[in-house]
Amino acid sequence: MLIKKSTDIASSEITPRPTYLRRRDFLAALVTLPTVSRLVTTTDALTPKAAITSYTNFYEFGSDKGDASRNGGAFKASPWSVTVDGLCGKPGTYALDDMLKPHPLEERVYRMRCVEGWSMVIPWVGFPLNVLIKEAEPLGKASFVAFETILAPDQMPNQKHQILQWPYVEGLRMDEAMHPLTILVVALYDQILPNVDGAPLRLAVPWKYGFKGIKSIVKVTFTDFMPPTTWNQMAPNEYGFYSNVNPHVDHPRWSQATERKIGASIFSPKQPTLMFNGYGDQVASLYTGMDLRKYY
Ligand SMILES: Nc1nc2c(c(=O)[nH]1)N[C@H]1C(S)=C(S)[C@@H](COP(=O)(O)O)O[C@H]1N2
Ligand SMILES: [Mo]
Repeated sequence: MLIKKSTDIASSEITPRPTYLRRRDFLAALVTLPTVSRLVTTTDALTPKAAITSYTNFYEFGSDKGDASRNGGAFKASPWSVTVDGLCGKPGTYALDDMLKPHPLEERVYRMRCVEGWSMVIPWVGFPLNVLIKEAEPLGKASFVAFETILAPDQMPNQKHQILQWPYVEGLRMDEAMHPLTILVVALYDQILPNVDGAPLRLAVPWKYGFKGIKSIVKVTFTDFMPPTTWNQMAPNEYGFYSNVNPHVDHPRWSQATERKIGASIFSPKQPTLMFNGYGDQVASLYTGMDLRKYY
């Protein structure tokens, strides 16, 4: 795996950004925001934007891959606020614009792997979750971070049906949440995060199956217990809390050994799935001594 860090771009190439960051319409300004730094973690070709913004799982809008792009257009992702609470020194509810102000954005080209056997390579734009965590000053006993998607049945038609337990919830162990690869995303390619991909704020954890990447986040809670997660509640024998990409542990109903690249030719062969989705060098040490068959 190739890690190319271009924080060594000549500083003269970087337009000063504070003016953008203080603007109330920060997100609107993103389109013209220069890339502050770029972390490319794969040599694989980018998935076309059209595929990323049409083929997706967002059950609040329907269980078909095209439902979110069909039904998500009118969703109101602005104004938006996020509540940070639980075991931390600085709980509060923050307007998203204010929350983003002090954070330089980074482009992160990540491989993403859905538990259903498809994958994409996505140029996310966001900032490390650990930036937000540090600002919240979690207490020593906070060992997990829980996330919650907005509950808005008037805007999200499937929340009127008990297909899943709403709101969608997810969680990470504190060390996973603090890991520099774990990011909060506000844009992709050169545009503000589209509704279908979890506007205006979603998580991306590239060594885990896609469902850990909770969309349209309204709440971040520090806990001293392993928080419930939507897919684990739904089918505990199929989806565990950790959900690390692992070609050696099959889903009870199908193999996880290979994946199909969305956006590639339908004739291209499936490719082998990599342990931790190829991020093992960076994250394997988080799981030293754990039986990953038991803690799937
Ligand atoms: N709130 C919410 N977040 C969600 C989902 C969802 O149904 N609801 N689906 C998950 C699944 S299964 C996947 S694969 C990714 C897909 O989104 P992406 O293609 O934008 O990464 O979103 C995840 N986040
Ligand atoms: Mo998924």
